Amino acid sequence: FEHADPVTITLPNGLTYDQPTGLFINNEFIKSQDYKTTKIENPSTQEIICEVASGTPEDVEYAVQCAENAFFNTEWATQDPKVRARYLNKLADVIESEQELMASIETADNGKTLELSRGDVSIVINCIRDAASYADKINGRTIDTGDGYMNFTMKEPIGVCGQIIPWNFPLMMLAWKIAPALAMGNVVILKPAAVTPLNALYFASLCKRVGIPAGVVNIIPGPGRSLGAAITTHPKIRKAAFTGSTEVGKDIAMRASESNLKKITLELGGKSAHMVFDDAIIEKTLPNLVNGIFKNAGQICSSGSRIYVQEGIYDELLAAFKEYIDNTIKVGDPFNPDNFQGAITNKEQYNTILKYIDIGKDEGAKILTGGETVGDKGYFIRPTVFYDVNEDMRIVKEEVFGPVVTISKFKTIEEGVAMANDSEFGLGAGIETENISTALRVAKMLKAGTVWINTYNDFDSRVPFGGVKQSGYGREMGEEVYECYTEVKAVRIKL
Ligand code: TXE
Repeated sequence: FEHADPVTITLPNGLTYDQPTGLFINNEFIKSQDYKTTKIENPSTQEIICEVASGTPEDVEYAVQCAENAFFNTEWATQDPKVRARYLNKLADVIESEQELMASIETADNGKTLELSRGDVSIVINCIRDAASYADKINGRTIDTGDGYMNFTMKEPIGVCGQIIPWNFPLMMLAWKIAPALAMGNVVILKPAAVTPLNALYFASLCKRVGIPAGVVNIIPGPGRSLGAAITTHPKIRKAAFTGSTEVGKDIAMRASESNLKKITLELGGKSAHMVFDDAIIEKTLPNLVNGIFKNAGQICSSGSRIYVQEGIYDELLAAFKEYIDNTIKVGDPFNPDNFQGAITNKEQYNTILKYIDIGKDEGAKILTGGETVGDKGYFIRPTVFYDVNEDMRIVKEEVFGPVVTISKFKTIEEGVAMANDSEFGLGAGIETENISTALRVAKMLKAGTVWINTYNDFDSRVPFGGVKQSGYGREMGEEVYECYTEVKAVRIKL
């Protein structure tokens, strides 16, 4: 295998660093077996940052051999879990010491604002430290079945885990997946999205720096169809975890069951409802609505992309929302702290969002604000609000994955909840109210994996996250994620 040399990059804010460019397998950065590379574009400037190796199914094969070797022939999985915790804590410490650089890499690669990237890196650090603290605390139990027997269970790692992540949170999705897997003693092969591999490879160099043994973490950037499928169909990969579109999630579920019945967790698309009740305080609600749909330029799976407003507050809220957006949301260069919203991460997604804006107009929805692109360089779209929509419109039904939101009116709690629940998705949901009974009653009625009350898109690594219905299954973060990375072994002893 040929080594791939790093390239020195100067980021738009002047920070200079060495960017690894190879596939990270067995603690080496190597060229892909067919020597193909992908050009990585900065979506704010459309300039090429660098080229990185693009993996092939043969590279996955090699990575699986190295990962299996680490799992079966070293003490990684069987040692005192405190040792794994120590590696994870060291990793969190070096990420913390490089927080500004990693945030800057994220902003150049993904287009999100530097402030948001800094927040992502903080969540990453917390997530890894949480995983370290759980490493030696996920245990089995004893079960009383009466005299004559003793029963207990053990939690064991699954083995080689394939992890496939999207481009909207390149570093955060990686940490949500890798940290709990390693804490439980698994080994991983992770595929970042083809368009946003830079931080994943930089993270790989930090894994090596803190001494995580060879073969435990393998990172292979490349295309979804060939490389992703090589992971989901591989007979020696025992678990696949995926975040991305519902369509690809279904493909993964099918291939996983056809190949070797590998276990899967899927965190898929959404069309989450954010409800505003008559008694909500408008000044408190506006920033929550904005965070709900315009944070990360709307490219969040749990985005509150359908807003439902009770009729008593509807007109007032619409006027205030428009004024708030027009006065406070600046769109542009993500390194400029004045801007709230950066670039859409790639050209394909930019075109998809613009197509949905046209669909909304053609369907007869009215535009409260936005609907246009910004500037002549980079993929920038103004926050766009449609109102007077009907619930059958495609912009109300389908995930746009961009800064586009619809507003609908409801009368009673029951009617509002029925509208909110009328979706094939069920990832997030939001409630804005000052009435504790309304808040808790509606929280029980909404079909979603997460319900936020008087806040939105607000994550903490101790709180589980995941979907119901076609938003997927399994959970990330919280204590629940560890169930997704362990097997239960029961031992029954006749005395
Ligand atoms: O996602 P994909 P795309 C939604 C959003 C967006 C749409 C398309 O609506 O407009 O998906 O985006 C890899 N086997 N979300 O096409 O394809 C791919 O390389 C295995 C929602 O970028 O789902 C990447 O690493 N892997 C979302 C990852 O899957 C495959 C986040 C996600 O890409 C594969 C992103 C295959 N057959 C998009 N095909 C969320 N809910 O967070 C692709 N991949």
